[in-house]
Amino acid sequence: MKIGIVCYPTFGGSGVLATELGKALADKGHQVHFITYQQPVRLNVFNANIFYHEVRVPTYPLFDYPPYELALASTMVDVIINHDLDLLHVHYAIPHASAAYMAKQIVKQKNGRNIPVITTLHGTDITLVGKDKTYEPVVTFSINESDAITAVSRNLKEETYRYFDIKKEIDVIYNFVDVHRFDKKPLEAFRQVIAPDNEKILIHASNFRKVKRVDDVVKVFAQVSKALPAKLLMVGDGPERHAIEELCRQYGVDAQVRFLGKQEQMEEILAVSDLFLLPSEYESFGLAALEAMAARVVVISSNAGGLAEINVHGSTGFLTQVGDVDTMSKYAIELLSNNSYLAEMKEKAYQHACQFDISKIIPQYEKLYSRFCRMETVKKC
Ligand code: GMT
Repeated sequence: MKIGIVCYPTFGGSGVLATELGKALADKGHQVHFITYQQPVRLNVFNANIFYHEVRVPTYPLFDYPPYELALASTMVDVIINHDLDLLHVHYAIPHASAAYMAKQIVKQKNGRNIPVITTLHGTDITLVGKDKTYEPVVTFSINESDAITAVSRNLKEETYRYFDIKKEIDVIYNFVDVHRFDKKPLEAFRQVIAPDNEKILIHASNFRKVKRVDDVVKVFAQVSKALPAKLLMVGDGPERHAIEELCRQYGVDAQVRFLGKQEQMEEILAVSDLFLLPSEYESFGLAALEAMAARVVVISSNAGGLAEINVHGSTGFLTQVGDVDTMSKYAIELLSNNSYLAEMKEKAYQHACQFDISKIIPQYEKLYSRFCRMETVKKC
């Protein structure tokens, strides 16, 4: 099939997922056209089946707000027509679903084709940004106008029905991880640099936004490091980063914490880590936690949103109420003080991550696509 993928090109989970999906589809012989404003960060391979179409937004002195959505819709029209796409798969509703609706109408008028649009909801497009009155009518409309809707967890599906008047069925297709890529042996030299005295290594990775509650990570780490020798790796960057660095100084743990910034080789960093902390206020899924589990890293997370659908309490890690820093710290200390317990849970985390392996999830998307193949473009598929 010829598939158009529209996503954010950044380090965020939705962009990562969409890019990995496109790469996997291309490996399976589909022709994949990425449409976005920058080369996606995980689009770091050459594959003859992958095309990248950059959306350019010309500036003009009149525009205080350059109309990205119009430029995106026009690029979609261009790619659909000139590359004869079979369907468009947009990731993150805002503004991708409404731009896709506009492109669909234009293509219909121009050459009579009804290009199928699949919208995958990722989380904040529903729970944080989408439900805001500023966007809600457009989000509701464009989700309802999609030919198929998927959500990355059962929780996100429920939240979508709760906040929006959605008339259609939402399919749950879980996020995935390439377990093979994350199943890496630790680089001893790297571990030596980070933890020369064999300290336990805790890790957090996010976009450092308020919803991630990164301050709870520091508070948990402060309790852990009083109980045992430990280091904390902070991966990613975002609005809270400076405040969090300051908090580390206030808690007197700054010497044990390393801020690594945005990183592409997460598998190398996770390979030396013992415990991943994700105390978020909300996660529709928590792709970063799944990647950690695939790298045999135990997860302590909040029980918000869809996190309980991937992190199994007492098996792959622990779940607590949002903000319950003391209980998170207690679990972390118990786990990190007992090497055989830690090894056992690491293995369980890995085994559970295998259930979300890319090989199990990609066919679910292909099956979904094939619904539209039969309906509209049977000859081309
Ligand atoms: O976590 C973020 O703020 C980034 C956001 C995104 O859209 O990139 O992540 C969302 O989508 C990911 C991929 O489906 C999920 O794993 C994250 O849980 C979800 N984030 C939230 O729901 C806060």
